[in-house]
Amino acid sequence: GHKPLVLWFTGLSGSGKSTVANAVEKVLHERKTRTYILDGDNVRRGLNNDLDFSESGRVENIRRIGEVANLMLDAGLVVLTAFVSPFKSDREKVRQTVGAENFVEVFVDCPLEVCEARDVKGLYKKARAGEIPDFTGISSPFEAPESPDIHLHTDTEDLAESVAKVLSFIEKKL
Ligand code: GGZ
Repeated sequence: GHKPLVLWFTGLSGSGKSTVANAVEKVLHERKTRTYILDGDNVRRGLNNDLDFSESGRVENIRRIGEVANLMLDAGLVVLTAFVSPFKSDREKVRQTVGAENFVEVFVDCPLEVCEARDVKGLYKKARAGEIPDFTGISSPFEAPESPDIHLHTDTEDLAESVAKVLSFIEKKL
């Protein structure tokens, strides 16, 4: 058995949140840990498809995700969330919602220039062209965590290193 936990990944678009979350999940599955990943693909397309990327849309996005993560915590899962979650106050509210002892903040730190150079989905180019309003890092703020539980540097660490950092932190908690 293992303790339930919320692993909250926060960072810019293209910083590697989903990549690291998926790689961590793979290892947890090998250890028979029950997990669920919440990300833009399964939340913004469904439950939150009424929300935009304005400040109020993001606040409500994160609030609902925090509540869903809390339900999953009740079900005994290790929940991994991969959302930009740019506002410090929203992340702090989630920490309160799920209980500080169950909440692990993972800062997926990658310089804007690197995320923009990768531009995996071409969104930065569109944002620079003014085709996407309120784009995080370009025309909307990202409030970096000041004291994250885990601080990843995905521009200088490889995936295996990032995964190892997450696992070594949560091993004490699981
Ligand atoms: C930021 C946006 C935006 C704007 C669409 N700003 O790299 P992606 O594509 O797959 O991840 C980004 C995702 C961000 O959604 P979140 O739910 O994580 O954001 S938040 O936590 O702030 O509510 C990006 C895409 O959606 N995307 N428009 N304007 N990212």
